[in-house]
Amino acid sequence: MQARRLPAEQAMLARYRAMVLIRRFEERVQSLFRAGRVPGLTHLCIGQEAVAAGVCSALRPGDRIASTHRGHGHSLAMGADPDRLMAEILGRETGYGGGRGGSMHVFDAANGNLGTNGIVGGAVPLGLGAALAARNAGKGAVAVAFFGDGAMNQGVVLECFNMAALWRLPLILVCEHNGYGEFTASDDVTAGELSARGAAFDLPVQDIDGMDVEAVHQATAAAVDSARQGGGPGLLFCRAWRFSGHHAGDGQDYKDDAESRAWRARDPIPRQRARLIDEGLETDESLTALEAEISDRVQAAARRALGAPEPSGPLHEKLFA
Ligand SMILES: Cc1ncc(C[n+]2csc(CCOP(=O)(O)OP(=O)(O)O)c2C)c(N)n1
Ligand SMILES: [Mg+2]
Repeated sequence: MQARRLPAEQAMLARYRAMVLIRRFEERVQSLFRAGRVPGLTHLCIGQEAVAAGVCSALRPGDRIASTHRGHGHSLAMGADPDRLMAEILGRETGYGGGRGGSMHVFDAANGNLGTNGIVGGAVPLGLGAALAARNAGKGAVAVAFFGDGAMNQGVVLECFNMAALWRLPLILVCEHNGYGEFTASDDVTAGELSARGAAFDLPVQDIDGMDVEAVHQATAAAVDSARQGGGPGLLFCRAWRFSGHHAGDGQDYKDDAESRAWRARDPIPRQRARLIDEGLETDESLTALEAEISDRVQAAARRALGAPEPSGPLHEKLFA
């Protein structure tokens, strides 16, 4: 699944594959939520797949990410097993946390994922710590902290900007700017321009089209290269749109229809599909076959998760036996 260390053409296809996997996975979670099969809430990243796929494909084994409440895409792009991820979301024992944590507590150390996180902005101090550990280890690893535009008004996030810049830590700060925090437009709660805040800390800022997976990838690769060589942190503003609601049960009547339509026309998946065909790397048939294979994989993950037992007994005995 991971698009790491591949020749350029294969990496473009791998990013397409990652985005389609995330989209199909999230659509399946949405339908399971509507059928009452998801305990608690879950936040889907439909529309924002290019950020997950573009950022994570610039990483290599040994790097770490810290994710958000909207973290299924980040997890899959880092190589999470769809079976275990689906099982965790559905509260089944075969999930990453034995079915006890759910959507916002997916921890996948083997793939460098320090976890999805229910605390808005919570990934930033976690990523900062991972970046400090990486710098101390001296092997050139980096850490990525994902957060939303809403998290930009959390004090701890700005404290971490300061420390990362001051100590020149290998931290890639990725703001997924989808214009909303829950049901409130970012503009209604934000003073000044968010991307301008990086300059106050001397953080190099890249303002990116977050609906274009190649643009996200290239910007991330540049920030990662610099961070690996001791150049310090970078701040990436990925301008994107969540097609799905804040959570899977949100009908989004607070959004402007025309604006939503305009963003949907920039869907990152057809865009990358057209690019692969236009550049002669793939054909309509080959991509249709790939999409069918991914759909089958997701259906199998849902089937296995639904067939798995619910948790029973103390968790620690099972996870740490
Ligand atoms: C510290 C904290 N405050 C408030 C919340 C409630 N909450 C959950 S998601 C969310 C909005 C986050 O918006 P943003 O960071 O833009 O991420 P997005 O949902 O748009 O991906 C809020 C306020 C929370 N989970 N944690
Ligand atoms: Mg947001």
